[in-house]
Amino acid sequence: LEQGLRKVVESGCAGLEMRYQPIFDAQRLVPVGAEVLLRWQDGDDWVSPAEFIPVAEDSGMIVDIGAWQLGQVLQQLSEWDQQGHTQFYLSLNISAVQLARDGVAQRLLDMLELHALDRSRVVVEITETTLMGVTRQVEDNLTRLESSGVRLSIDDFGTGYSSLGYLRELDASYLKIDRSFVIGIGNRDSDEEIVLAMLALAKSLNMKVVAEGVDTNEQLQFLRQHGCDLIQGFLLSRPVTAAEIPPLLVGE
Ligand code: G
Ligand code: G
Ligand code: MN
Ligand code: NA
Repeated sequence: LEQGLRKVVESGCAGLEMRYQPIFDAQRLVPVGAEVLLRWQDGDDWVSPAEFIPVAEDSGMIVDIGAWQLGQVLQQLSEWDQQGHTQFYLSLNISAVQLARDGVAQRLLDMLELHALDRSRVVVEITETTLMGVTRQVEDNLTRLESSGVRLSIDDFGTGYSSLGYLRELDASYLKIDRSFVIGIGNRDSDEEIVLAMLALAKSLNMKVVAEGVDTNEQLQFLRQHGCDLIQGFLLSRPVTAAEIPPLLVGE
């Protein structure tokens, strides 16, 4: 896997593609943004990011992949912007390995400026795991982003170990409830109580909540009723290609 991935990176990331999973306003049920998800087509096979992202991280290749990806998605966002979708945002997964590099935040800010895109058009998703081993460099990058108007989102919330202290330090704008809790809505009281507690916590910290992996109408109704702000999941949309995004934004 690592050798194959190295060839991909050396060839300018041929074989890597982006998918975009729309994130919907919970009340209006229209897409307001999308999470960028990487896909790798290796010959005839699609390799799952759950497999190749850890390899890319451990080998450091995620740095080159991330730099390539940033160029691609900002170009894409700029095209949508020119088509009149001037509020639509992209939510990018950035791993600890990337954030541990000097100047990552500045590069993102420079690229936004190059494309004349407002800083509010990009959200950076970080996992609790990223935050656990936080170094000075990671912290500098995150502070730089946040103080410049690029919003931060805590991904997979509830599955890590350290969350609460960082919630206080970070000033993130979004909290993403991990799919494993959303799955329990409608069939596990404890999961419902945890989701309600997360919604209350986020509200008291002035954060918006994104529920991930919303698969059923029952989950959607529960989340809407209890004030969840944003919805992501197969019920409303799977990850789609870039070409499929504009038609979804018609009633935006
Ligand atoms: O899309 P899917 O659920 O298969 O993704 C699996 C995992 O890979 C998720 O945890 C997701 O955060 C991660 N992932 C997907 N795309 C990217 C990416 O572009 N960069 C990084 N760092 N992680 C990604
Ligand atoms: O870890 P992260 O949240 O970045 O990963 C998001 C992943 O979750 C994506 O790979 C996406 O394909 C997947 N996903 C998103 N919505 C759903 C859903 O409704 N059901 C399932 N099974 N997976 C989902
Ligand atoms: Mn994510
Ligand atoms: Na997640």
